[in-house]
Amino acid sequence: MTSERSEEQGGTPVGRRVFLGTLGLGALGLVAAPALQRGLDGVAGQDPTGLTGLLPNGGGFRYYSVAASVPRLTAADYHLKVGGLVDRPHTYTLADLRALPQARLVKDVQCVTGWRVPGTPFEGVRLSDLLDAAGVRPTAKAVHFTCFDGAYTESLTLDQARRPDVLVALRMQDKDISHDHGGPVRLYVAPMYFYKSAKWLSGITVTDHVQPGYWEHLGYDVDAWVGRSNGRTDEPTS
Ligand SMILES: Nc1nc2c(c(=O)[nH]1)N[C@H]1C(S)=C(S)[C@@H](COP(=O)(O)O)O[C@H]1N2
Ligand SMILES: [Mo]
Repeated sequence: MTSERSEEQGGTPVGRRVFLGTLGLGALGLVAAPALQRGLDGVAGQDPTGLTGLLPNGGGFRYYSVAASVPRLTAADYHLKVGGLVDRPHTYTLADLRALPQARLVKDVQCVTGWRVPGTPFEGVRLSDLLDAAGVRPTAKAVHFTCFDGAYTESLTLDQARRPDVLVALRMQDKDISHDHGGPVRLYVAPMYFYKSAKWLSGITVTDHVQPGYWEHLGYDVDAWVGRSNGRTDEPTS
């Protein structure tokens, strides 16, 4: 884990502008990654995205943040706002979320760049429970996620968001989610590449269309099913 931290330390000076320029080289994915990597090495030699994370890393997590710094929020100052096309918008505290029924999933975490952490426990509130509590309006089609890093966004279709394996996660690896892993609350979209699992979750907005998230603007699939989208073509082994 210690060496992974270095990705955070030096990673953020590489701006989106660099990426947008480099993306002209072709579709984003493993094929384009070496070109992207060369471009990045030329600028800062660091990668805020995971795009250079192509080497196996011994089964550990890597730290990613597209934001240079992220405020540390605790139970006292964390809030999750649920709104948009709903009848009952609501803002949850961490205590509110902890008081709701918790679901537990133990699945593999798979980053689009190739690293994987098998059998990782996540616990939290099913997103479908929060959507039901909010009363999704008939015109709604999708859900948009925002983060208190002020930068990252994600989206799911309403059908995807209602899956039982999509959590507003409070715990990971049987511990409260640490700041680095997106705590106190992150999204966990088990069947999709880990970029869908927005860290530092602060907003859930029900919308009438899918608004592509941060990486999706840069070429990644919105429907990020592991093994069935543009990250990889091979299915993980469990
Ligand atoms: N807010 C936010 N969420 C994010 C990211 C990010 O940069 N910012 N990176 C995504 C990517 S690409 C991955 S692989 C995982 C990394 O999670 P970890 O830092 O807990 O390993 O978070 C995802 N969620
Ligand atoms: Mo990732």
